[in-house]
Amino acid sequence: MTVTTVSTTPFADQKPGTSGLRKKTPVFMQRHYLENFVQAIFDAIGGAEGKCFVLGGDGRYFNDRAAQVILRMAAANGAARVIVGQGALLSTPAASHLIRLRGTDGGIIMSASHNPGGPTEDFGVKFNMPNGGPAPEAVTEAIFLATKNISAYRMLEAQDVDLSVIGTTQMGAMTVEVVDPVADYAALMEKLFDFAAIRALFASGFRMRFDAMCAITGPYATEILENRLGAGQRTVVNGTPLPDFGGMHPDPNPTWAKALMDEMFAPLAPDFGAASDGDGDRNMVVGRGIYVSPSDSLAVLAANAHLAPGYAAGLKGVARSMPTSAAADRVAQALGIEEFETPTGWKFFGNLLDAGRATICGEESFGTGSDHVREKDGLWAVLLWLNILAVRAEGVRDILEDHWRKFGRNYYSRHDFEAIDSAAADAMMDELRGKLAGLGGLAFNGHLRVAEADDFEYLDPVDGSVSRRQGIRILFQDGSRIVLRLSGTGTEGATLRLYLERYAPGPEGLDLDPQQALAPVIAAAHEIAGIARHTGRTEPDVVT
Ligand code: VG1
Ligand code: CO
Repeated sequence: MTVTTVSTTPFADQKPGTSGLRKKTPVFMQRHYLENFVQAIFDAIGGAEGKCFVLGGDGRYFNDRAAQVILRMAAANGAARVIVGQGALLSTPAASHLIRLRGTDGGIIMSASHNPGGPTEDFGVKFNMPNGGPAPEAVTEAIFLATKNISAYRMLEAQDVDLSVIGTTQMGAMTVEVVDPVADYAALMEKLFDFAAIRALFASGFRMRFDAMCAITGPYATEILENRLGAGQRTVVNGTPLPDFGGMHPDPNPTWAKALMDEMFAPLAPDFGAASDGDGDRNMVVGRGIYVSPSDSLAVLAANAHLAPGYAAGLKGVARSMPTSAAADRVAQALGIEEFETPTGWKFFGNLLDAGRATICGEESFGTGSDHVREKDGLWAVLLWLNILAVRAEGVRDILEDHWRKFGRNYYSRHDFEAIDSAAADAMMDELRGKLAGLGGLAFNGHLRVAEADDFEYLDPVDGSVSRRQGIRILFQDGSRIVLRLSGTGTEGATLRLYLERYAPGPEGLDLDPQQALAPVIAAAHEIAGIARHTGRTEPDVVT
């Protein structure tokens, strides 16, 4: 088989964002576009010669074609072996696990995660390191630099590999190993959690609904929840991955997983509900008639993780992204373990996990995970919740209310203003940055007085690297907080994320509606940032 060197010219827009490169699918399908980016990955990591990679994706439109292109390019670049999930499918956490389990040189994940999929929706590609985690900034910068200087890529002239059959084939000199995408991941979950206890819970009549949103977690959830744990049939709904996610927006939040929310708040609601995103790394957890905010979920999981066998020895530390509420910090303090505040994006947790300083990590964006892999992991969080529910023999509401009584409640919400004009969003953030130094001591919305304001900067305690401009924080004297940042995963205009938090120590005032509890903070945020003046928007598109 022949290796061709194809001449190409750079695309200017191949800078990876919060989690890999995401673009509209037609952009990715342009001649040379995917190829340039994949060659840039190989070039940035010192070539592919003799290396072994993992490859898989969330099954969205173009996943199957892109997999064949990436395989031909890996072979042309001299890779020794690529381990591919059957049908080119792998959830992000399963890919992370496989990279680690097989001691590979990393992996390529095809996904735009929680973004919709289809011919006119989104596609994405990201590279994960040999530790199983997303490439850190130094590597994504090197990839970006390579995309700007590219003049050629290497391509093997070969037929497609049949990825529907488990087993090993050759593509030129490279071995292609097609594996069951679920088996190794499910085995890992059996090691971490008390499957017998969860099985007994389901056997006792406990009912659950899991909405896979026509994305990658369907096969995983069906195998683990229904087949291995004995949850009733049809526990998993929307369980078949579809190229366009059945037209759903696979982002597990109360807006996009509305059907699940409606069911959980109906009179005959199941005991427990959960949903996951396109690539399986996010989770939303809902009790009967009660929604669990992701920041609270992180805190509850940290406080109760020792009830699961995999964490019985206790946690080394807890890490959260900066915009995530401080609820988890209170747990870390009570446990007497280290706590970390990192920029948004899972890549910043990798060093802490590798160094053994954090065991559980989380983000307010429905992401929770642990040192079992190097990605957030939706089903893992659901199984940890189930393990806790089984051991404590209490409902979600009891556990949450008990947690608030013990630690106080961090009222929390995120308001997203989507597809706003990029220039207007940048102007707003610039103006705000310019004002930060003078905000201290000023009062907004009548009585909220600013204690401190800054643009978050992170010093990685493990490798000493510094990441600047990671989000504007405004802290008020009463402990309330607002954070503003622009999304790094969108593909249309800009998305402003406004994060709002207010602490209530209790025992009074622990059961308010979060939007009401946060109303003064919300008003102050609009006043300080001039959101309407800059963007023309007064109301968010999505509230979580
Ligand atoms: C968003 C979330 C962030 C998450 C990232 C990737 O990023 O806010 O917490 O890590 O998505 O999640 P941004 O830059 O749009 O705010 V996933 O499940 O889309 O890989
Ligand atoms: Co995701």
